[in-house]
Amino acid sequence: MAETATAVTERLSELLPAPDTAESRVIEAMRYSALAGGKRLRPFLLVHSAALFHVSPSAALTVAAALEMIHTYSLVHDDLPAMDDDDLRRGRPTCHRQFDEATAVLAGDGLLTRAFEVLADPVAHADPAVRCELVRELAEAAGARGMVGGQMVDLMVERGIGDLSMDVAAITRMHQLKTGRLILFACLAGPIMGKASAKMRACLHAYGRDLGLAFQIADDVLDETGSAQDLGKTPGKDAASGKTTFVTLLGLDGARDRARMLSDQAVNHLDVFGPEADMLRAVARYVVERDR
Ligand code: GRG
Repeated sequence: MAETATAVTERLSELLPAPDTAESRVIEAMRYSALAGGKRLRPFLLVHSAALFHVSPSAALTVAAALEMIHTYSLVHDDLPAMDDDDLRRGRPTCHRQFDEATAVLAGDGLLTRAFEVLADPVAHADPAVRCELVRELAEAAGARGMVGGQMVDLMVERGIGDLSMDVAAITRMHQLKTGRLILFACLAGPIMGKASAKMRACLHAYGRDLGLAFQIADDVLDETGSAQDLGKTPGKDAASGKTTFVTLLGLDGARDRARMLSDQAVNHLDVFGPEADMLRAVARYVVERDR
């Protein structure tokens, strides 16, 4: 993961050059958040699922960087006072604390739009039909039928808008949209770029779906146990807020069991692949055993 993280950070730096112009402040803010680190889980999934289909590693890294721009924008906006109002992210002051609120809104907007500009460029893929499919898939994953929609439901629940009640099915759907859809895109971009068969795509789809949910449940467990070592998080914030999480619904052991079960299930979907999918098998275990 460290190797992919370094490579994607370098690619992000190349794709977000800092100009010496009046508007450079917004690009500085985009670079501040995008180059700050993080686990780079989504790029790892994308690069390794693309490798299964012999996609050019450089093209996969470019698409992974575009996806990480979207992920970073979502974190920058999620941290704003109007949303989660967080002071720390990835061990550093959040974008709006380091710069200011308006700049953080613009930095998120800049990252969101730059991601699609990158995907539409021939460096992402030589075939325009593939580029078009990547753009469409990522737009759906990130938009109101995906991450943005999940964030809306999360905010409605937190603020008592619409009187939504959260049982396991409802919280599962919310997280499948909010965090699951970008993780799913990470697993589908490789087969799209490699023009894989419908059967292979379906296997990675099922893997990505189960892995995304396992990741979120593990996140709830980490928040509850306060063992998140990433200084960028505020451990226990969700647990302390009285928010419904997988842990409040299933209990700590129940949530841990559910995450492990989903991770095993994700690995089972990779049975059609040989040892070349071992990195994806290993990351499924990491997702539920990580400490940050
Ligand atoms: C503002 C449109 C909009 C969406 C925000 C994903 C999201 C939607 C907000 C993040 C809230 C959050 C902290 C959710 C918990 C799970 C999660 C996505 C954590 C952050 O992802 P990691 O752990 O972060 O992959 P790093 O820093 O490692 O990239």
